[in-house]
Amino acid sequence: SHGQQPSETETSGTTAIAAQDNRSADGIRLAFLRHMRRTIGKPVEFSNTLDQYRAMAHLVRDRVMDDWITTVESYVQHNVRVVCYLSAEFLLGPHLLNAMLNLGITDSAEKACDELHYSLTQLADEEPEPGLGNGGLGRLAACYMDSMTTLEVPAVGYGLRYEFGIFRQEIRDGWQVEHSDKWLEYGNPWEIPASEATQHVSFGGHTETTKDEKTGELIWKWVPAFTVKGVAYDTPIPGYRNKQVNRLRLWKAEAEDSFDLEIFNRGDYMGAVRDKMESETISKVLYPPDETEQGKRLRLMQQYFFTSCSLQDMVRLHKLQKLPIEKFADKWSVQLNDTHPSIGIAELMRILTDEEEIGWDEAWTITQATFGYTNHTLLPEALEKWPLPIFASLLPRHIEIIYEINRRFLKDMQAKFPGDTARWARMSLIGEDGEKQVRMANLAVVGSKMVNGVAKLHSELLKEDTLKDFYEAFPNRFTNVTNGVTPRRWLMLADPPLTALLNEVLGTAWHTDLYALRGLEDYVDDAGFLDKWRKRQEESKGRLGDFIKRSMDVSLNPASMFDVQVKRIHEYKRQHLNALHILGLYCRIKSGELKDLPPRTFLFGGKAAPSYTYAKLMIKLVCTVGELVGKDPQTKDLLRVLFVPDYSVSLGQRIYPAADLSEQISTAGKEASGTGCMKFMMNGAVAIGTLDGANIEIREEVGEENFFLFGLTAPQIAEKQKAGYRPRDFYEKSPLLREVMDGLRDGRFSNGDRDTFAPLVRDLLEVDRYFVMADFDDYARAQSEAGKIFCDSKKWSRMSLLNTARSGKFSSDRSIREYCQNIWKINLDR
Ligand code: T68
Repeated sequence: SHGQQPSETETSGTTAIAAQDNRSADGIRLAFLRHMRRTIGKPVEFSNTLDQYRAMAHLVRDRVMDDWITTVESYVQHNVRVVCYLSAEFLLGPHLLNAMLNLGITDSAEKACDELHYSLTQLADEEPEPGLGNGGLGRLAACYMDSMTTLEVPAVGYGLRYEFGIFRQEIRDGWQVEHSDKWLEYGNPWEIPASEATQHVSFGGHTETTKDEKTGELIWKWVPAFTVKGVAYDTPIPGYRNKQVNRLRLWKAEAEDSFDLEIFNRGDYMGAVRDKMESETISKVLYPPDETEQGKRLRLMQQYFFTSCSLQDMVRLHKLQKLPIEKFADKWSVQLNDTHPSIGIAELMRILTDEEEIGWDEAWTITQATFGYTNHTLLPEALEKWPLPIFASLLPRHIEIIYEINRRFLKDMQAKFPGDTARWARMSLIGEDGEKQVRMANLAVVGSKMVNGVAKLHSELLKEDTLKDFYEAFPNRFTNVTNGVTPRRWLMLADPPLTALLNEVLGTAWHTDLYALRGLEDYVDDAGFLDKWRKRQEESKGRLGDFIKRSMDVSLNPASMFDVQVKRIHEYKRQHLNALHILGLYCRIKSGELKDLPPRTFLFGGKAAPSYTYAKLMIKLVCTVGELVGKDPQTKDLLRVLFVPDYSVSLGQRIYPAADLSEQISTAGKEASGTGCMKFMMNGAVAIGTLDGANIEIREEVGEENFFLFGLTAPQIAEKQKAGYRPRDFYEKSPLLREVMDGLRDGRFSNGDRDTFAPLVRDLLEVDRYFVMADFDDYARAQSEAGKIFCDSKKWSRMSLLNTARSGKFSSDRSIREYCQNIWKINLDR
């Protein structure tokens, strides 16, 4: 395929030898010194670690750029179909070591650093993490960019260039405190402004119609109130050792210069500045998912802003290539990462009908053929709905278009389901219960050719429940693509010693064909190899221990079981179930019931949405339990509980390789997929989990004997919900649960404080939406089984090895292949 050709133009005309030298230790050292002089502007002997990181970043970027040029040239030459991945979030993680890994220059760079007496890892630690996402959804987009480039799928990621990413989390006295994330403070060597791509996005105002003089047809015109400029910043995404580079294009909102100047000339300097500020607010900050969100006008502006910029950019490039606009869907496949960019469906209709003057029916055919929609949640409160007044005042033309889409769609549904008025009301793009609302999920389903969930169970539940009416109307539109994660970042970068061991026994094919890890199964009864496997695991734990000692001044016991739950803090993810179980262990040790318990280190990490009070209380609970068991002389050598602050991609890279036990304990039916579970699995952690999301498929792959299963199933949960769930019954039936809940209520675990956790205790005993009480006993059972098996280190190493060996399915390369086959219709063996 076109990507495999050696690139002669790599260094614009220099020879292949020079190109190679480019990537040698000498070449890198010379380039480093050159950038220190010319880009950083310091004598090397006065440079600090940040300067050194920046010089290194620039020289690595140079090498990525050489491949970029050849990729763009080959795309233009082959006139390929392009995937546009539209996402409000891209949680990339640090670039430097990833780019080196993908280019294959890590060893040379290390050697160059040695010669200069620097440590490459120290220098890489200077990179501020681009935290332009909240969690799984944003990280998935980043893994998919890596895989699309590695598989040589021509792709552009489109999103927002937030000036402030996800907040930095500090834990003060057990409570989360948020700080703003100034990731751009010292510049960003990984982005390149693309001035030719600047777009203009309108908001507000009203619409007008006029009659076409000749045809007598109505012509719609949007007279907006104001316009904002979208400036493109491109980040090159290198593929794994294939000289391919795709583009991540993020939009920054700026004030229109002309607008500024006009006010300025009238002498209103403050007014000009205010307009500039208001425009720039659009890409100022990433929204954390907000439980109680109601009518956030700015968030809708963000969504429309980046979606409109992106679609206009596609139209511009389409015309630049002299392609007819009627062929738009043949050239562009637009994937909607949740409903955040789903306004794009109305926007493309507006562009095609109002601007390109294509008739409605043809425009609709093109639009539907262009979009695919990925759903990431079943929680009804998380499905996006916009209050009609806000929507209509911000996007008056789009609301008309949505009404017209809806009118035609409901006409079809009335023909298909005659007399079923309740169904029509449920399916309408406009919700009429209470205040009128625009239902973005309904728009996304109606305007897309395909709709997919992110794990088998999730996709089934979408069809049976959340999107049932739509499934009955369009059964062929629904499909599943189980999520995946990139093994380059999550295995090779995260755990170099494991990578070396795998290379030693398997060669390197697994780097791009993760199913090749199955070869490890040949060693499952090899005592010598299992011993190696265990030692490697201990070393990983030692490295995490060193980091925690350095950053938190806490010493961990590397012989203890590392039992880890890292993910966003949410009731449905049930970090409190984990904490209550630890309190159960505490009570049983104190009462003398538990004696020879293998020592355990419980690690927690994750951020709570700033407005999510309950989640913040869950963090406080974990920290309170940590203090309790860490101070008590009877428990402190057996139990250690640590909340590691500011969980992020880079922290994840340190944590996954060191985990023995992976906590995947969401209420069945609530976690759409989960992707952390896959990162743990690849790195050889064994899971304790419910039959939820991707857990089900992980257990299918690894075998039930290598997975600690517990808890109610999704159908059982649904049944209990219907029958009227009474959490107090479980409290009354279980002596251990009673002791834990009573102790929490009476302040036994919190120095007599009975107030702090009162809301949590009350909720769990009276409401317990996520069945913590119902699953408590079975969770404790599964935990104790895990503890017993951990004591048999050979048996545990075997389980651990099989987890890695059977993780092939969870590479994002497999996911992207499925998207290409089932949704984008892109042939990978061209
Ligand atoms: C996650 N969703 C799912 N949402 O919870 C997880 N939401 O099961 C799945 O594995 C992952 O998506 C990838 O498919 C999210 O991460 C958000 O972050 C989010 C952000 C803004 C608004 C709503």
